Amino acid sequence: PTLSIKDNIIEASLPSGQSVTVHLYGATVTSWKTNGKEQLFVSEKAHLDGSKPIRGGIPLVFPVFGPPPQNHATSSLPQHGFARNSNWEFLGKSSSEAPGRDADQTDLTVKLDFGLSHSMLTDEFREAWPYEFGLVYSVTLTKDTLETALQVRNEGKQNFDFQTLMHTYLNIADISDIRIKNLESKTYVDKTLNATSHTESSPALAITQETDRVYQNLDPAVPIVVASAKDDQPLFSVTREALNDVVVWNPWIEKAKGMADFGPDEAYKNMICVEAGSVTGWQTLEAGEAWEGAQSIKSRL
Ligand code: TA6
Repeated sequence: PTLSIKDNIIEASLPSGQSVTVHLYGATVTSWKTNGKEQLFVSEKAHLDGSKPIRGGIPLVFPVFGPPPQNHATSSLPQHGFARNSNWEFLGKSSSEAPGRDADQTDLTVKLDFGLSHSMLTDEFREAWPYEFGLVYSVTLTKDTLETALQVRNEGKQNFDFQTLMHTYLNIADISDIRIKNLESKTYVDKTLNATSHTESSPALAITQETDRVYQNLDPAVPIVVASAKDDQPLFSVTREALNDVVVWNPWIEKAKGMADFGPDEAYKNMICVEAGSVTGWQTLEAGEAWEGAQSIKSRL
């Protein structure tokens, strides 16, 4: 594996043609290529200078998902918390060679670790959420998967509650050609319908309008599959650990136009957000305890 560090951007690649790019700002994965093909969507108008969270890739949501609730420890944090708009540090790279069938066929993997702790936050964020936390975010690239795992540590003396989510923007050729599978009969909160609760009836969900749904308490071992409507082949498959909610989001036409950092306007056709998270209620982390959640995305292309 090769590694390059330049301008707070870390890039790693494998000899078999995979690569991943991570900005220290937000520990945001902004590129994942398999066979040289880009698997993630990043808006052409995304801010890459740290002036606002990156519109695309995999922004990391912590310690609150969405607009923070009133009268809560997170109330004065920005939407989706501070992790995606804080400067992280690169903790290092490790690569492993799992020998394949033949001695010389090694399956290479490369893991990049990033850290963020309370003392690294801006004064504004530190005062807004005064807990001694430590985050270690690992990005692991293999031949056909990208895994992102977050470890949350409570290094203080007070319990704290958190939500977390990996806000993955998947790159697709055309929104009309995909169907999202394994959501059938699951309960979801529909943010476009006043956050009312519904049950998914479709075995293969098509996206034909603004979609903003939090599917809740899904079996983490059952992959969420983004499949081609043409041949039902999986384009992406997302498996999870300890992240039992999945948000499906597409801004569609009006909302895409309404986001200054979303471009070009028609790009809503080229992305689907499938976001693995723990956002229903709160995880309570006791003093001295740690929690870990992860997603693994497999790409067919
Ligand atoms: O992905 C779900 C969501 O909460 C949507 O409601 C939308 O707000 C999206 O996140 C983007 O949020 P952002 O703060 O990145 O503009």
